[in-house]
Amino acid sequence: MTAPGENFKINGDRLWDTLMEMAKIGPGVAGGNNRQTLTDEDAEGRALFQTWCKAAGCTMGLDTMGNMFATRPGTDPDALPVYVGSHLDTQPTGGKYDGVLGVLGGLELIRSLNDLNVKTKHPIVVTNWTNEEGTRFAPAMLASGVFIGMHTQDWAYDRKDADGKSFGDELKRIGWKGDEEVGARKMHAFFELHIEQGPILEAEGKDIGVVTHGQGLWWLECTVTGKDAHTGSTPMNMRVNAGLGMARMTEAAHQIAMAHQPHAVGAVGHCDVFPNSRNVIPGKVVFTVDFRSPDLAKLTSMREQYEVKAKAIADELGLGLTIESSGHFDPVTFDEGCVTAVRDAAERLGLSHMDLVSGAGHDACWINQVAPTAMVMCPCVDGLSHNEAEEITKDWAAAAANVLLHAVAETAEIVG
Ligand code: HGY
Ligand code: MN
Ligand code: MN
Repeated sequence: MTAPGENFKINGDRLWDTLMEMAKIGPGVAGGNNRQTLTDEDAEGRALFQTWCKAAGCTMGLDTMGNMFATRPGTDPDALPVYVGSHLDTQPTGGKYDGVLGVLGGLELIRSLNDLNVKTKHPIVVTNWTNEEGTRFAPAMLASGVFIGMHTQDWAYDRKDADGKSFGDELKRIGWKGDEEVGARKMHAFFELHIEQGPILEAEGKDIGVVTHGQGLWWLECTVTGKDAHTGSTPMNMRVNAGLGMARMTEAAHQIAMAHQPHAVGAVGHCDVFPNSRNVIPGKVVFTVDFRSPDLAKLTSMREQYEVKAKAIADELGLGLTIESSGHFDPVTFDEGCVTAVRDAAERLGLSHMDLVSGAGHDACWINQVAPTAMVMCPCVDGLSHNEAEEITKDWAAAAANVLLHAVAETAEIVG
């Protein structure tokens, strides 16, 4: 099977217009998006995506976790499909491209194959994975995790948001709970197009990231308990201050990550303080430590060291402490064949490229456990993401979507 020629390209203007159209749904307050999973805004974005897919001739599938599948038929209906996709849900102060570029880049791939009247042996399926972000309902990549059997559906349905609403109830409420058995679909391969969400590609002047590996992650949910008391009349030596414990444990997470350089990160991004009143010493705080590394030994060491250090801080301050995992996956090595298809596509298109380890987690990190998987990345302005100011250029989007088109078309086997 010959590789597609150089003029085998997507329509960059149409892709950009489609991104901007989706960005109108669930606008943020500063130019980005707030289209959190299973909200009415998410439902609206899903409906628009479905309309576009149907207009492109796709048949739609929906599983019991709300994962959406848009299928373009192949010439051999028995051939396992090649899947592409990512997620349409965003952070509360998210950008317009995180996840969305991968879903709509997949749609653009279908639209371009239609325009060019190119047929492939294997069907091609564009996927929107539910709740990749894990913000409203932890953990991240929840629905792709259920799809591969990492989590049970009952456990996922029971995940609660800050208001005590459950994933299962919200999925039903927005009307996007399907009948298809989650995980029943089998894949020939999976490719995810995503923005880098880091500074490396832009700093190196590269158009394309050929993602060979992904960092591993631990989310450690810490509950520190002390004693509510008056901030004015309680002597310093009588305080059991959960807020002070959190502050020292946050610093400890930073120091432990710094002690595992290079290639280790750690921070606290979420915290709830109770009763969260200006003149009450916090009697309880709940916060999440996010540790990551591409090196499994370092990832494990950070978690182990943190558990010891946090306990020592709690003992010193007379605080109660529980630590539970609210998200975890080991470092990922993507499929060599799929990675080569991405790299060859970038070469063929004359695009500058470099191998890259993904700093962020993605649905591809889970799907890699059940099908040959790889990722294509494009740069971000200043490496910024999970921020409403997240920005990419139209050219970066088009170049990366062209690499996706070539890699997927080659894997799906063009037949005319
Ligand atoms: O947390 C992550 O890495 C992803 O953005 N959900
Ligand atoms: Mn993402
Ligand atoms: Mn994200």
